[in-house]
Amino acid sequence: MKFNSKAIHGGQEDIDPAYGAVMPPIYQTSTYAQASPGQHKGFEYSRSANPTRTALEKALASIENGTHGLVFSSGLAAIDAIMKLLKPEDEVISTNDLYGGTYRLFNSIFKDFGIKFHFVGMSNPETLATYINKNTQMIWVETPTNPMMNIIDIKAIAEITQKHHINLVVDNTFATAYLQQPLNLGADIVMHSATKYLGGHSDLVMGSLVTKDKQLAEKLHFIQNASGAIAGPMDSFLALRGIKTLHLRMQRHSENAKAIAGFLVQHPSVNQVYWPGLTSHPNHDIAKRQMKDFGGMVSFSLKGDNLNDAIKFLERLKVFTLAESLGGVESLAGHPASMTHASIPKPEREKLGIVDSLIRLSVGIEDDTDLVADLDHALNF
Ligand code: P1T
Repeated sequence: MKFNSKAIHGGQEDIDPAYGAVMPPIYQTSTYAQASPGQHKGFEYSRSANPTRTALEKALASIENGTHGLVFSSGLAAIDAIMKLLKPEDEVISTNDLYGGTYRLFNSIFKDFGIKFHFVGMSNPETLATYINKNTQMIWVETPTNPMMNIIDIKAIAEITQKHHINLVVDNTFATAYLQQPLNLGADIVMHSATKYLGGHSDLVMGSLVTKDKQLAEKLHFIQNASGAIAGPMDSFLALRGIKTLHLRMQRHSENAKAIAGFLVQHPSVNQVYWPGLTSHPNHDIAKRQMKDFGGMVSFSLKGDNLNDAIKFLERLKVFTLAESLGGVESLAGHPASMTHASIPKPEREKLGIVDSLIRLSVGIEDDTDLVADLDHALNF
C-alpha cells in the first residue's frame, strides 16, 4: 500500500474479531480472563499488551515502514526506554540542537548513570569521526531540529553508524512518517513524540518507537514491560484516529507554513526565518532530498533581538495561541528561550541561535490568510 492508504488501513487487517467494528474498540481493561493458567487469547495484563495499544503499534510500524511498534506514555518515556538499552561508560553522540526536555533527560538523568553524551552539530557528518570510539553505542539525531529547523542528512549518518556497528536513532517528531521515513534511510529506531502531529489534535501525551530489527524490538519490548511507561487504551484510540488524517494534515501544515515563511522573510521587523523549504535555508538541498515537503514548523527572530518585542508580539496574537507543544490542527506560537528550551543554559542556547527574540510557530491548518493577517497585526507592536 502507498502511504495515504497505510495511514488509514496499515496494520489494521485483523481488527475486532468479536463484532467487526470498523474502528478499533477501546479495550479499557487492565486484565484478561484465563481459562487455565497461561491459557488466554494473547493478552494477559495491559502493561504487557492491550489490544487497542497493539492496534496503534501495528499502525505506527506500518506508516514508518518498520516491523515493530511500541507506544509509551510520553515522548520522553519513549526516549527513556531507548536510553535503557545502554550501560555505564557507553557513549552517545547527539545533535546539539534538540528538544530541551531530551537534553535534560540526557544531561541531568542518564549522565549521572554513567552514560557520556557528546552534543555536536551534525551538518557535516564527517566531523562525527572525531567523537566515535570503542564506547560509542548510539547516535541520536533530531531532524528537523527543535527549534532551529536544521536538517541532518540521515542517510550520510547511517553510512557511518553502519560502518561502526552503532545504533542510529532518529527523532522524527517534526517531520512525521508522511514527510520522511528514517528507517528507509538506514536508521535503526525511529522515535516520535506522538503528542504532536501523530495525535494531531493536542488532546493526548504519548511517545512511540518503531524498528525493523527484531532483536532491538525484543529488548525494547522487555524494557517497556519492565519499566511500565505504557500508553493507555483511550489515548491509543485517539492516536489511531489522528493517524488516519496524518497525510491530509501534513500537506496543509506544509502549505500554510510556506505562505507564512514567505510573509515573514519580507517583513521589515523580522531578522532571520528558519524553515527548510526556503531556498536560502542552509540545508535546503538535503531537506529536498530526504523530505516529501517541508513541514509546518517555522522559527524566526526579530530585528534588534529585544526580549520585550518578542513578548509584545506574542501577547498581540489572536489566532495563534501562545502555548508549549506543536503539531495540532490549531496554530501555536512559543518562545523557546523561556519555554521549551529553558532547561538549556543561556550561553549554550545562544550559540545555537536560540536568542531572546526567537519565536517558534507550529503552523496549523486554518486558512492561511487568517494566519498571515494575525502575524502581520502582532508584528505591529
Ligand atoms: O512531550 P513529550 O511527548 O514527552 O515529547 C518530548 C519531545 C521529544 N522530541 C521532540 C522533538 C519534541 O518536540 C518533544 C516535545 N516537545 C515539546 C513539548 C515542544 O513544545 O517542543
